[in-house]
Amino acid sequence: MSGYDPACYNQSLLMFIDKVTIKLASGRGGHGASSFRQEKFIANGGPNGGDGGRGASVILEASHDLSTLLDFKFKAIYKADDGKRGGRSNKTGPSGEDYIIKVPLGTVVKDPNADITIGDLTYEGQRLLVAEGGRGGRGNTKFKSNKTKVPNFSEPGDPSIERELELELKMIADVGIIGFPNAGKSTLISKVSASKAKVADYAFTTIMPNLGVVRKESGDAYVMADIPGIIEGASEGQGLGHEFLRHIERTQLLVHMVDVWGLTASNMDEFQHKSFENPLHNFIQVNYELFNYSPKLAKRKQIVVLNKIEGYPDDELEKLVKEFEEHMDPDVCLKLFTISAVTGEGITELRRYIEQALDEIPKEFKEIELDHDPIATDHDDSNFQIVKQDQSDKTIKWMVHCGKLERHMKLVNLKEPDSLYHIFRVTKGLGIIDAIKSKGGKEGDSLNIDGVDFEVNDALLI
Ligand SMILES: Nc1nc2c(ncn2[C@@H]2O[C@H](COP(=O)(O)OP(=O)(O)OP(=O)(O)O)[C@@H](O)[C@H]2O)c(=O)[nH]1
Ligand SMILES: [Mg+2]
Repeated sequence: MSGYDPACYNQSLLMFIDKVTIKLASGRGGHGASSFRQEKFIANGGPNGGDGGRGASVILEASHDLSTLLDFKFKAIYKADDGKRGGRSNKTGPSGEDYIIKVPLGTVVKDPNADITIGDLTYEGQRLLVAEGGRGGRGNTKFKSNKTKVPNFSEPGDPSIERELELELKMIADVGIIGFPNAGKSTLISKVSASKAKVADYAFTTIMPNLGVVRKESGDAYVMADIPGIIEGASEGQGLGHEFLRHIERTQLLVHMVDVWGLTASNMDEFQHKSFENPLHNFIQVNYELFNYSPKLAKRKQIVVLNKIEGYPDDELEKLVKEFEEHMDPDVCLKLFTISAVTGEGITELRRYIEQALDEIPKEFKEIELDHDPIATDHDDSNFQIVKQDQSDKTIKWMVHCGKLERHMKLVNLKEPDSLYHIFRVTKGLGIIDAIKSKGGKEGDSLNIDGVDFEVNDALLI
């Protein structure tokens, strides 16, 4: 086995991605159709334009199949299908098929722009709607009325919702194993679970967290997480830093492993800190780094485990245990165990105690507080902006910018009075006319919507 190679570890680290930002967009609704019956022997048939189809939604789904967010590094934009336009003969346009994006269990979803946490996907198949597809627009059939016999216009589909999301993986584990590099964390998890965590005699063997399912004597199970070693200065980025501590934020309990021999890794020369040879110092240091990362996590209950005791002189061990017990915070440290992960000595007692502790400690740390997410279903683009332009003839041109109105403009034939009337009604309904009046708009002015000029007349101002 080769020693610690920083270049190699950096490369491997890149493969474990636990925080990404993605962009996504739901499908927009299909436009309603505007058409008329054209049947033999029937002149001027009535409207028969069908509604537009619904745009597809974007949905996140938790899945066991994924264990990192790596896939998201290679695909930045997720766009769901648009709904299709309505057809003749009142045919509704086809809807888009929802876009399901699979994420690993334990993915926390945030909207970085609105600064809200909107989801915490913790169980297989759990879904979160993050961008609803746009509703299809109504076809012209729906606009037939006593007043409008020949509606030669239809309704546009709702726009898509575009958003940016931050995905952060916080593994779901009941027990987290922490400690200095080479303390035997991975050895322990491989002993008590089926986890194939890599074990080797150099510091930073584990460069990404490992999860292992541990069977209780009762038959139930709990999940243990083995995270990369922490060293002095981890909070300032030393070693692998303390980035990975986020994976044990939701644990109920920590197992703090200490090598009774101090840091015994074959590549320990690379850490030119003599104090690493002192197990108690290492224990205090890890707790200090834990506190620097999160004072809340530093209060999490710990079981202290002195490892590699085979061959360690009994009287020395007794002294060491005493020394530890004097320094253990009684509010945090439940109990101290001495084990040998390699020979198995002390492991059964440790396992029993972990099970008992899990039953006794409330699971208060598991929940993540979620905010209400109004953005996922917000298709509203009816807000508008009006810019005043003085004309040479003393009239004013009012430049109107409004997404909703512009969508309507695309679906009308402005040569027809009914269509014109429809646009004026929509413009009024949006409050645009009132806004212009309040700014001093008068007869003779003009209104520019989506590049088309309309004259402002009395009828419009009423
Ligand atoms: N003698 C002895 N060696 C042990 C014991 N437990 C683990 N080791 C050895 O210690 C070395 C480090 O063990 P790991 O389980 O890889 O340690 P780790 O804490 O996961 O290390 P990092 O992943 O680097 O943080 C390996 O060579 C193990 O075989 C033990 O009880 N006794
Ligand atoms: Mg390890």
